[in-house]
Amino acid sequence: MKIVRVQDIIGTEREVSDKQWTSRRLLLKKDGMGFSFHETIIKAGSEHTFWYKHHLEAVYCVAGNGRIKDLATGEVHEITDGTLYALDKHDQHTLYGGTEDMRLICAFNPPVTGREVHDEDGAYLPDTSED
Ligand code: 9YT
Repeated sequence: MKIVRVQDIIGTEREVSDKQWTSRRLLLKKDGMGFSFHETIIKAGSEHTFWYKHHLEAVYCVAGNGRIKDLATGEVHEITDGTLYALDKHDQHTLYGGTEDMRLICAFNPPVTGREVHDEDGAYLPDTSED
């Protein structure tokens, strides 16, 4: 059994951030669970376009608020505590931070390795490593 505490991840290589978002990777591919598990904070008022072409992602909001726009349909959905969105079609999307920072719990299948960078489309490239 593994016990992971987010406070132990803050400031380590499992925490990635820029001015507008922070993501803490509680579980990565190397943890051997078959998915990765993240806490992502989206800053109030910020905007992010992502397109996880090579991953499926489920995201559950536990605090704050914001919106998500499905870039295929133009539909916009409110996100508040208790809302989950599942990118079951590798949906290209824009996330908008709301009036308060939004705290999101995310799972990726296949798992993120921690070495990915967003490409020009906001995607992570597929994992080709063996570990
Ligand atoms: C909200 C969202 O898509 N979070 C994904 C995780 C984050 N991009 C990471 O850990 O790289």
